[in-house]
Amino acid sequence: MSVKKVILTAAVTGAVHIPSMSPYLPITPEQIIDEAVAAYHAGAAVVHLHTRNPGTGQPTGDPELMRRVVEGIRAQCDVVIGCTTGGAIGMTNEERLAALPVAKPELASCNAGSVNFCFAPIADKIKKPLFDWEIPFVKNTYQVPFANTFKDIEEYIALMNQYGTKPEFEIYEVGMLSNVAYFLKRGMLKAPVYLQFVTGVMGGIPANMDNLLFLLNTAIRVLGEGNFVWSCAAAGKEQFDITTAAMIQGGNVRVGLEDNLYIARGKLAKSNAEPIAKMVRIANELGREIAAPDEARAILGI
Ligand code: KMH
Ligand code: ZN
Repeated sequence: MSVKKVILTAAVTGAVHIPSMSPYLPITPEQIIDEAVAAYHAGAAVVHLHTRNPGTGQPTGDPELMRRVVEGIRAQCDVVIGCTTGGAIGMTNEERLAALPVAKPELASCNAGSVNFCFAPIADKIKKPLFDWEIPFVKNTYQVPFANTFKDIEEYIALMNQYGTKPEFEIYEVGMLSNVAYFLKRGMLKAPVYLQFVTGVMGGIPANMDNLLFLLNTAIRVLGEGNFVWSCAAAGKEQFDITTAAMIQGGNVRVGLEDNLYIARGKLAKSNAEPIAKMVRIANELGREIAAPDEARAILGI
C-alpha cells in the first residue's frame, strides 16, 4: 500500500488560549500573517486561521480582519488557507460565518456536531490576567455549549458550496462521523470529505491511541474507505504523541498554538513554525514525505 505524503496544518492562534498564557500567541493581523508564512516555510501546507482583536487579543469574527490576514498571506506564499467557522464559544452563527463570503478561502472548518467545549480550568492557572475579558471568557465555557445542530451544519455546508470552499469537518466525538455521512448521502458533499479528528477537548473524545483507531475505523465503516481524507489534532500535552501516532497510521496532522502552547514539557513554543518543524523531523524519521500546498490540494480534492 502506498502511503500518501503527509499534509501538515498549522492552527495558528485559535480561540481557546488567552494572551496571559503565552507572549508568543499571535494577536494582530500582522503577527498572524507572519506566523502563518513562517509555518509554511517550516513545512505547513495548510494554515487554519482565526482572528483576534488587535488591541486586546479577544477572538473576533470581524470579516475585515480576516480579509487582511488572508490577503497578507496570499501575497507571500501559496499555502492552502483554511478559515474558521467555529469562531469562539458564545459567538452567533452570523458572527462565525461573516468572514466566509469576504475571504472565500479554499478550506473552512465545519464543526460536525454539538459538544461541550470547555476550557474553564484555564482560569485557575492565571493569577494576574493581562485583560479583563480573559477570565469571564474562559469561565463561560463551563456553561455554554458549542452548538452545531443539523440545521446549522446544513447552512454552513450550503454557504461553503456557494463560495467554492471545501469543508474541513471538525470531529470532536465519534458520533459526529455519522453526521458527516448523512450530508454525504444527501449529496451535499463531494468525496473525499475532509475530516479533522480534534481529540483532547474537555467535553469531547480524549486524546489516546484507542480513540484514534476508534475514530479511524468508524470513519471507514460509516463513510467508506476512499470517501474521506483524515487529519488529527490533539489539544494540550498529548499533542505530539497523538499526532505522531496519526502519522504512523497514515494520517495527516495538525499542530500549532491553537491546540498547544508548548513545544516540550514546560517549554513554551516561540512560534507556530516550531511545532511544524518538529513534525517535519518526526515525519523524516518515519519515512513520510511532506506535502507541498499543491500536493495537499490534490489530496484534498480542492
Ligand atoms: N474555537 C473553538 C470553539 C473551528 O475553528 O472551527 C472551536 C474551533 C473550531 O476553533
Ligand atoms: Zn479553530
